[in-house]
Amino acid sequence: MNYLVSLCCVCVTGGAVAVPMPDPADYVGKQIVEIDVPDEVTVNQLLADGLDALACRPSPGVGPWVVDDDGLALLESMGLTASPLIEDLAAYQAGRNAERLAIRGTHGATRGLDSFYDDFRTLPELNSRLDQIISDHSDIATGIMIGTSHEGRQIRGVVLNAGGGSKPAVLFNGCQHAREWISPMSTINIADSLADGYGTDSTITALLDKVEIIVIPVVNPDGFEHTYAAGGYRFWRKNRRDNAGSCEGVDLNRNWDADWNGGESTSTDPCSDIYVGPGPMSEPEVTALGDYCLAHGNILAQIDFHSYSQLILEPRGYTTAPPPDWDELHAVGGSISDAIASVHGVNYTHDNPCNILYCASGTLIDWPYDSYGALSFTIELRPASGDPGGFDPPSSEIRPCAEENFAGVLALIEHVSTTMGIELTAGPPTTVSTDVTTSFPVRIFERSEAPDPATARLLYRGDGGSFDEADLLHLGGESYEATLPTFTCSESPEFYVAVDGVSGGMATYPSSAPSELLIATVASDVAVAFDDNAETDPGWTVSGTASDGHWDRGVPAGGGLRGDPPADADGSGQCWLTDNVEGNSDVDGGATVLTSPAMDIPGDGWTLAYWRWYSNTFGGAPNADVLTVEWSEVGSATWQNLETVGPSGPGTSGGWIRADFDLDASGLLGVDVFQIRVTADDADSGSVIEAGIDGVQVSRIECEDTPCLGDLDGSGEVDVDDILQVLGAFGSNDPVADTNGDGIVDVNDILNVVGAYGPC
Ligand code: 0X9
Ligand code: ZN
Repeated sequence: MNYLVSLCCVCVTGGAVAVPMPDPADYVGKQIVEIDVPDEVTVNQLLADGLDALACRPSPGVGPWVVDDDGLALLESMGLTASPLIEDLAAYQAGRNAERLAIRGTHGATRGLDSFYDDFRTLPELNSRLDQIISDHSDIATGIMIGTSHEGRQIRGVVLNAGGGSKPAVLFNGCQHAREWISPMSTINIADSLADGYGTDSTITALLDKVEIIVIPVVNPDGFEHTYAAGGYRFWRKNRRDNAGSCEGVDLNRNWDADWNGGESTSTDPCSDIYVGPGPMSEPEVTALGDYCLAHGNILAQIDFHSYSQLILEPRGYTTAPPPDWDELHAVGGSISDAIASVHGVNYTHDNPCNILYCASGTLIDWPYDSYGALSFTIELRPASGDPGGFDPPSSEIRPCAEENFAGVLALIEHVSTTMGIELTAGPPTTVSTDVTTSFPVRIFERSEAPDPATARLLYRGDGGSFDEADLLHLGGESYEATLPTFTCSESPEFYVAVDGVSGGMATYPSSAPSELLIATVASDVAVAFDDNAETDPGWTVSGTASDGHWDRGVPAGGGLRGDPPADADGSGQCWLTDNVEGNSDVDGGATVLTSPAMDIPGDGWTLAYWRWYSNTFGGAPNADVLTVEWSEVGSATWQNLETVGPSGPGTSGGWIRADFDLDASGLLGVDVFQIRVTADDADSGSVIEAGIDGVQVSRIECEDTPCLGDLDGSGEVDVDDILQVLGAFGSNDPVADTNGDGIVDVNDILNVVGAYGPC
């Protein structure tokens, strides 16, 4: 117990600076245990008896709880088993303090993700970092103080506005919930990294020239301080309102005037962790932020950062009924998720919280959207749900968490920076033709500026030189059609779509065009060697060790409930999928292997494409198993990997994804007949895995320029020499001069050549 003696003063020194740390003495006799609580009644009984659930919403099932000896006795008397997670919370806290002191550097000398991000920071440290950002970047950064807390603490932030003036704004806030220490760290890094990147990073500079950024790392300073204070509590969630009774605090994230006290994860009991407060927006911390947002008047998007579970939550948070902008909200959530995954491969699922977490009334995910239409999100940061780190992950998680979320933040700012939206509703064409034009649908819509339909245009080139322009055909409303001309086989088509706004703005697709362009391959023909929409079976075989859930062909029957596809991918009806039965079922006890029939690919240049579905995120041991796709030359016993999906990251939480492979680059150069096999392997018994395959196609783009009619001598233009050549062959059956192929060179051939007169 020596640590209690040496650390009972909660200001401990790590180098020269005294650092407050949670006092281990406050946790003596406490432990964190995992309890499997059978039902809602028992949950409420445990809460009423003073046990603290370390879950965002205490609910039946297995979860972590803080208990003391009395609590343990109670559990025993109720016949509940408590498995220890942290047996001695005081010793644990002392250990965490020591660990944190050891890794703390002297921050401030350098910028970016410097040693400040080595460890979780206290309120004074976060505030002095804000000061540092403001003074280091006084050209673009201004400090703000949006109000004070119940206990009189300042709620501080920073505004980044390059060049001043009014701009559309995006707001990022952290730490409505006191114990979620990773939240202010990831939030303040947004200010740090943007301020550092302005003028040094071209993407950030371009974004900050168009958008104002507001960063408020700690909305709940009293609660946050309480997690550090002697006599405080590391796992405190609410603010510190004096409720004039035995329990303090209001859950700020239940106090917003958006379905306030609506009954979704709310309580009117001041002792509850989800106490809604005496009225909507009753809390000074909530009104400070709310009033700031309303007075600003031009906040178009915001993110409220919480922990933990690695989720991106999209409005509305109190109902599954989709709001009018659901498509946009869900698409932006997807872009944020993709951007996050691109940094460290961590998958943040994005959806309505009622589907992936729980519904909640009176939260900050909804108030901005319902009040002024801002695209608003809540992000639950690291670690993953079920991770023992919970609200207290190792300090080494701070940097990767901040880095990946910064990428997500850039995706949101990028979205807002585009005053008009351009979408290619059916995707960009990937091939264009030598003999017919290629049209594709475009959607152009107002975001903060109305587009001028007359300026909607397609810019294209085939030779890397200057762009030619073609007006888009305005079909009415937001619908347009773009048409690419024909190209020759030797050209490399590149193109983009642009539109001007009525107030001087301009939007392009891709947004960074012309630095980034869309490209297409020129084809005169597409040869198809194999095309299977799974409506019939051309000879697939199923094998493997699984005891249940083998590959089967049919219309999906599971209803999409536990990671299985609700429908096939290509719309034909059937697909191949594992364990195609209604209800809760999946691959169990080994691998199921789906092997294709032989596919002929004479010559080279072939592409294999298929739709695949893979989900391993349900069940007690999510993200444990993989899906593999391999190929083999028919007659050979060896299989080579084409792709492995999982165990975590992109493509592991369902959704049909089109995969395509250049077979030459995949090692099939010289192979004439091959087959593939797809293996879904249930290696970890706790995981629920579901897989699907559809629309398998092997094809090759071929290109042969259409001969130029009338250019008999191949000079590249139809001219007098060609007319002379027809006249010279007049009356014969010369196949070159017989332009219409009717067996005789006659006046019709002269007319053909005259009609085509000019360049090819
Ligand atoms: O319960 C909360 O306030 C958030 N989870 S946390 O663990 N950080 O406390 C989630 C709120 C998400 N919003 C809605 N579901 N409306
Ligand atoms: Zn939270």
